[in-house]
Amino acid sequence: MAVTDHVDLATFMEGVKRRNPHQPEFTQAVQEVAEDIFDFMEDKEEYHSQQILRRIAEPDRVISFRVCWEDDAGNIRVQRGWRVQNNNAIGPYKGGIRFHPSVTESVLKFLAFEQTFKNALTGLPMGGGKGGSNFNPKGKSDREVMRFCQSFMTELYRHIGADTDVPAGDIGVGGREIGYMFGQYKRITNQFTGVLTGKGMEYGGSMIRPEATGYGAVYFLAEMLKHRGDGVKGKTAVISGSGNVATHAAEKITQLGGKVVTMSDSGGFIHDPDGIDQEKINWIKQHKTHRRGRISDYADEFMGSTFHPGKRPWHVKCDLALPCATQNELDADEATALIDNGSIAVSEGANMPTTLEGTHRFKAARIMFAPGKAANAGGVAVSGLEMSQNSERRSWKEEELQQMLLDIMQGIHTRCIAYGDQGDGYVDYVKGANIAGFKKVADAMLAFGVV
Ligand code: NDP
Ligand code: 2IT
Repeated sequence: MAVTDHVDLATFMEGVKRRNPHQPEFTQAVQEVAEDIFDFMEDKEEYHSQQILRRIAEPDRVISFRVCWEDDAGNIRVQRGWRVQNNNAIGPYKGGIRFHPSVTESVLKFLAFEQTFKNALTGLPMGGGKGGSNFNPKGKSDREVMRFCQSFMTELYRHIGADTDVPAGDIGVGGREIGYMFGQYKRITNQFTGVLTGKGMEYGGSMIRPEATGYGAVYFLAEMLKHRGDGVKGKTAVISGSGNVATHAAEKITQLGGKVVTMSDSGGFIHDPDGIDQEKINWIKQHKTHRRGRISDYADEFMGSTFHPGKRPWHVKCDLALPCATQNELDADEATALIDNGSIAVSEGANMPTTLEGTHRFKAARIMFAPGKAANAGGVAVSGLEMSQNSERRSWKEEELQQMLLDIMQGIHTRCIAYGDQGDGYVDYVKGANIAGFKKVADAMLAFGVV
C-alpha cells in the first residue's frame, strides 16, 4: 500500500512555492502545467504514487558557476552562469542558452521545465535543459563577447556532451556566440562533436535551424486555422520582438499571404499599417542582428510607420497575435484587448510570453491559443535534426529539412488535438500540449523505477 497521500493541486502548488521561494517564473510554469496534469492524473494511481510530476518539477541538477572576463578597458567583470538539467528520461538534456541581464535561476528553471514537455512533444529523443548568464551582450564589442563566451564555456564544458547535454541559442545567443562557445569546447576537449546546435553551416550546422522556430510557430498557427477551415492568407498579424524568432515568424506570415503590422524590442514597438514586407523584414534583420540597432530606427526608415516608446503592441487591432520576445510580455488586460479587438488566434513564439491570467482569459474566450511549448518547438526540433546529422556525419538537403519541420509541427498539432479536443469544436491546446508532453516523459520515468 502506497504511503504517499494523493495531494490536490493547491497542496501540490503550496509545496512547490515553499521549496522554491523567490522563483516566480518557475512556480508560474509549474502551475500552468499542474492545472492540466492534476485533472489528467485523477484516475491514474501510478503517476500519483510514483510522484511523477513532483519529480519532473525538481530539476535533476542545477549547476551554477562564476564567469570572470576582462572588458576592453581592462576591468575585471564577474557574471553568474548556470545550466539547469531538468530531465533526461527520453534523451540527452537539450535546450538553449540565454544571455540577458534578467537571467536568474528561476528564469532558467522555468525554461528547462518547459523545455522538457516541449522536447517530448516533438517526438524526438531529447530531454529538457536550459542555461545562461546575466551577462548583457548589448553595447559589448565582438572581442568582449568572445572573451565572455570562452570563459563561460571553460566551466560549462565539463557538464555537457553530445550524448549528455546539448545546448543551443536563445535570447542574446545567436550564431556568433555559438561559434565562440563551440570553438572553445573543441579547443579544451580536442573533440569535434555535435555538442551544440545552431552551429554555422561550415562546421556542422543544419540548414533552416535559424528559421525553424519562427517558421514553426506560423506552421502551427496555420494548422490551427486549417482545423477550423481557415488560413493565414489575408489576415493581419501583430508580432512582438524583432530577434531570431520574431523576424522569421514575420517572414513566414508574409510568405503565406498575411500582413504583419508590428514588431518590437525592449524600447517599444513600431506600427506599420502598410505591412512589414520581406524587404522591410530584411532591413530589420540587418539592423537588429548585424548592426545591433534599435527597432525605433524603423520609423525613420519607412514612411507611414510610427514608433511607440515603452509600449507593447497588443492594443493594435489584428486577427493573429504572435508574442515572440520574452516571458510575461502579454498580461490579462492585453489578452482582453486582443479578444475585444476580434483576434481569433495566438501562437506563442516566445516561452511563456502570456501571464497565467492572460492564458486563462484566452481559454475562457475560447479563441485558438497555442502555448509556446507546442508552437515554438520547431527550433529545438531542427536542433534535434542537427544532432542526427552530426551523428551521421552528413548534412541533409534544405528541402528535406523543410518538409521534416512541417511534418513535426503537424505532428505536434495532432498530439495536442488528441488530449485537448473538448468535443464541441473547441481545442484546448494548452491542455493538449501539457498532457501529451507529460505522458511521454512520465511513462519513461515509470519504466526506470525510483530514480
Ligand atoms: P533574440 O535575442 O534573437 O531576440 C529577442 C527579442 O526580444 C529582441 O527583439 C529583444 O529586444 C526582445 N526582448 C528580449 N528581452 C526583452 C524584454 N525583457 N522586454 C522586451 N523585449 C525583450 O531572441 P530569440 O528571438 O531567439 O528569442 C525570443 C523568444 O523566443 C524567447 O522567449 C526565447 O526563449 C524563445 N525561443 C527561442 C528559440 C530559438 O530558437 N531562438 C526557440 C524557442 C523559443 P532587445 O533587442 O531590445 O533586447
Ligand atoms: O526555447 C527553445 O526551445 C530554444 N531556445 C531552442 C533550444 C534548442 O536546443 O534548439
